[in-house]
Amino acid sequence: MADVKVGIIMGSQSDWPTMKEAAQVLDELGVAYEARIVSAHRTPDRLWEYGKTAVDRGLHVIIAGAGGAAHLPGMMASKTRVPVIGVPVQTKALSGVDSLYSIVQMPKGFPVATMAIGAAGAANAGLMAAGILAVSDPALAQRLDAWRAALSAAIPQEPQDD
Ligand code: RP5
Repeated sequence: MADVKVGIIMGSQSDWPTMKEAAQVLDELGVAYEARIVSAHRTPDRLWEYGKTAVDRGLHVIIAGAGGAAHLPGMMASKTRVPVIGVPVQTKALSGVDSLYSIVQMPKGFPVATMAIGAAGAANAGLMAAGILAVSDPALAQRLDAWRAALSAAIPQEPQDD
């Protein structure tokens, strides 16, 4: 099995369509990851176990997505020193502002790197995780530079009619 350094965790199966954006970016960059459903409220023991073993299992970054009362990223950050990137999942009731506020206002000492609400935030979480790993992985750094250059090159100079 590939050396898995990135964990993607989410509070529910219903978060996967959003969190898949992070997984897709990591696939494109050739970064191995694991994806798990770990709910702060519904499976608290699973959360605790995941956080307790994260360092020993070799995880370098955890991407944690949740919606509503989104306590998963913050609780994971309280349990492990592995950097946690939080993704506020867009909710129907409050459009994800509830998720964002639940994740972003961490107390001093237990940071969560909070991304934008929804799909863009999840994709950026994948890129952020890759950027963290690229600091000590020159081959990944080259792939990430190429990915970024390709995105820039795909942006037209002039707007087109539909
Ligand atoms: C949160 O509640 C999850 O992260 C999800 O975003 C939200 C709704 O979960 P489901 O009711 O769809 O399982 O814990």
